[in-house]
Order: sequence, then C-alpha cells, then structure tokens
Amino acid sequence: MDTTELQRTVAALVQEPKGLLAADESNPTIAKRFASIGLESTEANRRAWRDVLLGAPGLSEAVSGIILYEETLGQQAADGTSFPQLLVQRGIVAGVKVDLGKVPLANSLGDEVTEGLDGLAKRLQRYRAQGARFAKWRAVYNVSPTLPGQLAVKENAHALARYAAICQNAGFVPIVEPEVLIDGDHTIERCREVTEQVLHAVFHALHRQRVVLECMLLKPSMVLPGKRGPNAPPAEVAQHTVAVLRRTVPAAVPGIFFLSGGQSPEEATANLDAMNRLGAHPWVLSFSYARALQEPALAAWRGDPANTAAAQRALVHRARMNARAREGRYEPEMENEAAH
Ligand code: 5MM
Repeated sequence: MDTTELQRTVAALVQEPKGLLAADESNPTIAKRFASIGLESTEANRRAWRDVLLGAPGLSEAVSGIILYEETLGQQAADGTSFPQLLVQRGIVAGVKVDLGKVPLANSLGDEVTEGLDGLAKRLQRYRAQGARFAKWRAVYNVSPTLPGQLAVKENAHALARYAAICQNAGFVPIVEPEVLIDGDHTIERCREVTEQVLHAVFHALHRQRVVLECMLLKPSMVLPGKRGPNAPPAEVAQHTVAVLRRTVPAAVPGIFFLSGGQSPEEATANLDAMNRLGAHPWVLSFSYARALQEPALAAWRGDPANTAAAQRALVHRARMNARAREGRYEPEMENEAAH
C-alpha cells in the first residue's frame, strides 16, 4: 500500500491548533437534534443546517476537517457548489461517516455491535469520487457492573479494525471511534476500567489487521463518571483519561480527537484543556465534537435564515475555544470574548 496520500491527509487533519467538526448525524439523530428547536427533519432543512455550518466565516482557523453524513456529500451550498467542493475551497478536508449504525449483539443482552462492513470498499469508491478523504466508524459500549461483555469488546474491536484496513486500502484515513457511553450511574473508576479494556482490544485488533497506525486517528470518549452521578473536575478527568491512553495507544498514532459524548460545550472544552496542560504527549490531543460544537449554534439558528450569522458566530466561537484547549491555553473567562 502506498501511504503517501494517507500521510498528506493526516498532516492536514492534525494541523495546529485545529480539530474536527463532526456533522455526520444520521437522519434519526439529526431528527432528535432538530426536535430540540421544533424543526422538522426534511432533506431541505438538513441541507440548510449543513450550509450554515460549512459556510461559517473563520471556521477553517480552528477546524481542519469536517465529518459529513453520506447525504451531505451529495448536497450543495446555496450557490450550487457541492459541499465537498466548498470544503476544498476553504482548506478543510471532507470526511464521511461510513458505519451503518448499531444493532443488538445476538445472545449478549445489553451489548451492541456496529454494522456496515459488507460492500464498504465499493461505497468508499463512490465517496472518494464525491471528494471525501477520511472516514469514521463508531462502536458503542454500554456500561454497567457487567457490561460491556467480552464478546462485545472483541466483536466491536474486530469490526473497527476491518473497517480501518479497508479504508486505508481505498486511500481513506480511518478515524476509529470507540465510545464508552456516559449513560448510567457508574463511577469514573468503572469508566476507566472499561475504557482501558476497550482500547487494549481495539489496538490488538488493529495490529492483527495490519492497519498502519501512522495513518489513522483515534476518536475516543473521555474517562468520565456516568451522567446520573456527580460531575468530576477537569483535572480528575484529565488524569484518568491520559493515564489510560498512555497504557493503550501506541505513540505511532498521530492524533487523538475526542468525542464530546453528552458533556456540555464548556465541560468538553475544559476537559480537553486540562489534558493538554498535563504536558507533552506522544500524540496530538484535540477535538472531534458534534454536540459540543453545534448545540449553541443550533439554538441560535432555530431554522430561521435571519439567524444564520448568529449561528455561525456561535459555532466559530466554540471552535476557537477548543483550539485554545488543544494548546492548553483555555481560560473560562475567554467565553466572554465577542465572537466576530
Ligand atoms: C458520539 O457521537 C459522535 C460525536 O458526537 P458528540 O461529540 O456529540 O458525542 C458523532 O460523530 C456521531 O458518531 C454522529 O453524530 C453520528 O451518530 P449516529 O448515532 O447518527 O450514527
């Protein structure tokens, strides 16, 4: 496999001080997000919202890549430019979510597994012709005293690694996303235990599938207590998360781009910042947030074109805050900065 192009894509994605915008909500998920502002999820509304996000002035100062949903790859901005082409013009790399969602894992009550490997190589050819250069696949792990089971850990690791290998052979940088869910009342120690087990299995599987670690990115969840319990301060989240990553993620992996997973936008920024204040790490620690970048913008937009500029300012403000956090230079007072 010639990795020259993959290396170029990785270099573009890990550029300082940037991170990624996840705008790859599947139709059922975007319908939930739109419900929060009383908007129906029609093809036209989804296009209009993605147009607001992708066209935000100044976004490329803090965002190097945007993960799109398959539908968005084939849609156009208001002036007729295709969305992937618009991103190229803005110096942002276009990515695509390629998993087909999760289903219950048979004979493993409470566990889930992600589908989408069949026909993936063919789909990638189409996505490549449309302009995508990196991809994303998400596996989810429910947490309880007994979940996730060993079978779910193994099967999801296998699927993530097969996906990553197929992507690299098709010229796509794979983002490998194992998400340990925050639903529940578990302790931060339980989340740490599960995250360590999951990441260990994922990197074992990646090794077996001969994935080139230098040409992939990891998108993990942070180590957090369950959302029905008390919050943990950023210093504690950072200490647990970095400790687990150091034990499980080889230094050859160029970047770790966290998901926000239901944290508030400010929490997700403060936790990333605390990790980067812990000093030099072997990998870039950055962001690949969906809700923690989009929530304030969506609330400002409310489906009304008159609110487009306000929504774009809200998005770019959050992206800038996270770019500071990537450098360990975020202060909560910066939230008051006018977003111009
Ligand atoms: C965990 O979800 C990913 C990151 O989003 P948050 O920062 O909000 O946690 C996100 O990219 C997710 O994978 C996409 O929204 C697609 O989700 P669905 O459930 O629609 O496949």
